Amino acid sequence: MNLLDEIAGAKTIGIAGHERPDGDCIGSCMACALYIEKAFPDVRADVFAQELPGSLLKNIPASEKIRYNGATDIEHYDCFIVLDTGAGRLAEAEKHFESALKTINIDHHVSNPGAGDVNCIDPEASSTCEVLYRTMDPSLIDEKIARCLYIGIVTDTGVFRYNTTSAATMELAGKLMGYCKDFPDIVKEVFYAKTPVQQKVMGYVLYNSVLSLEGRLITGMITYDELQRLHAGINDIEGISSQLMLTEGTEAAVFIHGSQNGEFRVSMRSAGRVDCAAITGKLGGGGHAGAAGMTFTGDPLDMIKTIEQMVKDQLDAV
Ligand SMILES: [Mn+2]
Repeated sequence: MNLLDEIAGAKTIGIAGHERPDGDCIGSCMACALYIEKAFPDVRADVFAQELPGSLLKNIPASEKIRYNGATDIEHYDCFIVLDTGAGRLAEAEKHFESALKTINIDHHVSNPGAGDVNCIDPEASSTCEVLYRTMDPSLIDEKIARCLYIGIVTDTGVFRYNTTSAATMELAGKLMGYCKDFPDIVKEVFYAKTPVQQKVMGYVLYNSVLSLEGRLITGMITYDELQRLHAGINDIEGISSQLMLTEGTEAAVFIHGSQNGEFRVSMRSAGRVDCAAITGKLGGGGHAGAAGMTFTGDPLDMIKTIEQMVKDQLDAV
């Protein structure tokens, strides 16, 4: 697909990604808008999104352009471009997508059958930003567009760690780095940076973590009272189970945290031999083999023993 050919003649273009935007979602949306306005300065490209995490708001170029709550004075966009999702998850922008004269869908989710009149979906691609780049004329890319695309790729590849990272991904990232010298800072601020509170919660859980099954299972826990004492909220526990899973020799990691209503939430990770979803599924939760979760009420120490036995049974059976 050549994006400029597809939007030729359109004077108003709406752009949106999925609800609760991440770096690939807002990165691809803003890269798309900046690119279109660079190619066609008389075209208006509106980006719709829900509220962004502070790290993205700070690092995404032209983030002051973002329209919240679907706000616009345009009734029917000539063209509407959906990125990093299909239809149904566009939040307040859904109505603008539905009323547009032409729709385009660019994505990398295997579950997306294509929601647009024209679709460009590559499930093999690392990110929507990588798919979007292939629809662009490289001579129009500038520093701002490159930053947007790089943020999307960094986010969706877990900084080039996940197996969706291909040679083409690295080549593209290399090209984008040529536009700007502060790419290490983007990686740090968008992906790794944590607030002091988040660091304290992480430190607390790691320090108090317990190894069992000869070091093959690691368990970390924090109660709701302890979260309150650290002034931490639900947004301050991201990435803890993944961090536990980095412990050498472990086959599985379990992170449990308390919540306001007295329930406990379990987040589980596996290095490959343990099927997390098989365990959480039996306990009322769901997820994938490598990452799964569930909630429960009752004694967390009893639940840890139950999960420990199920992990042991799986490992013994292999
Ligand atoms: Mn994505």
